[in-house]
Amino acid sequence: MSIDYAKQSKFLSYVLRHRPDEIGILLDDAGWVEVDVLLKACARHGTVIRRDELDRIVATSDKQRFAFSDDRTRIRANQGHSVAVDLGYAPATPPDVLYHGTPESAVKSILRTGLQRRERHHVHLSERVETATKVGERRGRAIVLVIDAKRMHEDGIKFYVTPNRVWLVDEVPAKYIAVVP
Ligand code: HQG
Repeated sequence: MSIDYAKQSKFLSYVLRHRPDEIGILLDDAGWVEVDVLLKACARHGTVIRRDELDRIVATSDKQRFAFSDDRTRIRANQGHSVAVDLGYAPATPPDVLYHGTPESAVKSILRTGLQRRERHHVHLSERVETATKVGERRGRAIVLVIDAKRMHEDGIKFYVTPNRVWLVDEVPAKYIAVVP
């Protein structure tokens, strides 16, 4: 039987971002867990992942969802958490413009109240329209919002960037958002 890497990756996202408790593991303050502890806990809960399979998932994840510690004994999710973690990313200067893809149905509300982080720790913004479109399409027909990151940054709003160049902010007030015509 072939290995279902996508399924394994989804499961890892789930436990490393949202529900470590479901397989009985604890993440440290920065979201890290020992690889051995993680793999044993996954196996106990019916998802067997070998170390070489994990290496492959981390190396080939299209969105670099996971990172190993320098000594490769620990692992964490790079972004997308709902559990409380401090990822320790330093504030960074964003490009002048960033994008956010969202389903058509959400646009009205977003233009009224701004972009909120919802279940996640941050609002996620993309550098490329194509990426934002893909994100929005997960939930229907996508609309791409243009974010005036330059002005937000000038106004003192902090931006953080993940290893995969996803830009993270606490919120995007409506005045910085425009809809692509
Ligand atoms: C929307 C996936 C109404 C927001 C993706 C989004 C991305 C509002 C949804 C990453 C709103 C939250 C992040 C408001 C925000 N009114 N709707 N005021 N404010 N929203 O999944 O950005 O596969 O938490 O537009 O590919 O969609 O997990 O955020 O539609 O990179 O690695 O509320 O997650 O990556 O949804 O996706 P999400 P997102 P992974």
